[in-house]
Amino acid sequence: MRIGIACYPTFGGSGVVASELGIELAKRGHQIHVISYDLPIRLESFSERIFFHEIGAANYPLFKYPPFTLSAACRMIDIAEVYKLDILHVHYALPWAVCAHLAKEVVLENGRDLKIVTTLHGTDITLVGSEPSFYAMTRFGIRRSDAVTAVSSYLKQATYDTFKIDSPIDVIHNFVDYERFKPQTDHGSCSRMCFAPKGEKLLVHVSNFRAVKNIPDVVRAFALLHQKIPVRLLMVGEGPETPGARALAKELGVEHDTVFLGNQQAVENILAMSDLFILPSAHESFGLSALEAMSCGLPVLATEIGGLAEVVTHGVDGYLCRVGDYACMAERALGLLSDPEKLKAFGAAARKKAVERFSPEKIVPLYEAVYERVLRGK
Ligand code: GMT
Repeated sequence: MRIGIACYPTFGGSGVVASELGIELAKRGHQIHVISYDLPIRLESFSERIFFHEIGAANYPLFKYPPFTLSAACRMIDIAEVYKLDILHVHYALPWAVCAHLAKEVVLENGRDLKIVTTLHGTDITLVGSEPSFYAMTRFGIRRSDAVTAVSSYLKQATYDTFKIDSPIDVIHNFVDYERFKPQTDHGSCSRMCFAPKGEKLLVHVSNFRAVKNIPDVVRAFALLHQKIPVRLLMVGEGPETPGARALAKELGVEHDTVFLGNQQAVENILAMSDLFILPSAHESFGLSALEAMSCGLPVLATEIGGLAEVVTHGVDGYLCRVGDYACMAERALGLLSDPEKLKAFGAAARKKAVERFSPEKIVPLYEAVYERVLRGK
């Protein structure tokens, strides 16, 4: 198939899923056309079946606000016609599903029926899309898609509850490249020595440091844990909450053992040398970063909200605490990090689940089935 993929290119789950999906679909022989305003972060290596098409900014003196949505729709029309796309798969409802609808209408006038698949990722429903000024347009984009997928059962239900729509939604969980995200067998490795020179345990958090990630609770839980055992915190990613996290680490007296690493390409290396992952989010439709950590053999401490319970099994491969209960997270972390056998068993269960339930082999054919279904007109 010839598949267009539109997504945000920045550090964020939807762009990562879109890129990894493009890579996997290309491996299966499909021709992939990625449409975005920058090359997505996970697409930096060359593949002969993946083409990148940049959306340029419309510059005209009249435009105080350049109409990005129209630029994106125009690019979609262009790519759909030149490469004869069968499917346009957009990731994140706004603005992509609406751009895709516009493109579809124009392409239809020229005699082609471009099928639109929209994948809902989370904040496009729970925060941004449900915001009053965007609500009607988000609902319209979803309803006009030929197929809609959501990354968790939780998100599917949230979409029905919020938008009162009756169109079917397929649940297709996120997946992980478990050959890239894999446990590190040699725990005495050079990089681990750098971060834990005195044999400290390593707690790790990866996100885009937005408010929804509840970053202060990472630092608060770590500060409590730090009073009990030798431990260091690795903070991977960058965003609006970074300065506040640095200030809080200082205020709580743990700044020397909190390492801010910023955005990282090879996040799998940092995960693989760590012991435990923490994700205290206030909203999380799935938690791809948690899955990537699990694939590296790390148990996960997360909040019992959204789709996280579809990823983490409480008491088996991690623990779920109430949002805001950082003391619970610290206590669970202490229980795991001070019991090597338990830590190992939870880590092995996490890895097993990632490989068996969330592999590309299991998940990508579900997307292909959706594409085939819409092409058959069902
Ligand atoms: O988490 C973010 O802030 C980024 C966001 C996105 O759409 O870029 O991530 C969402 O999509 C991911 C991939 O499907 C999910 O794993 C995340 O749980 C989801 N984030 C939230 O729901 C907050």
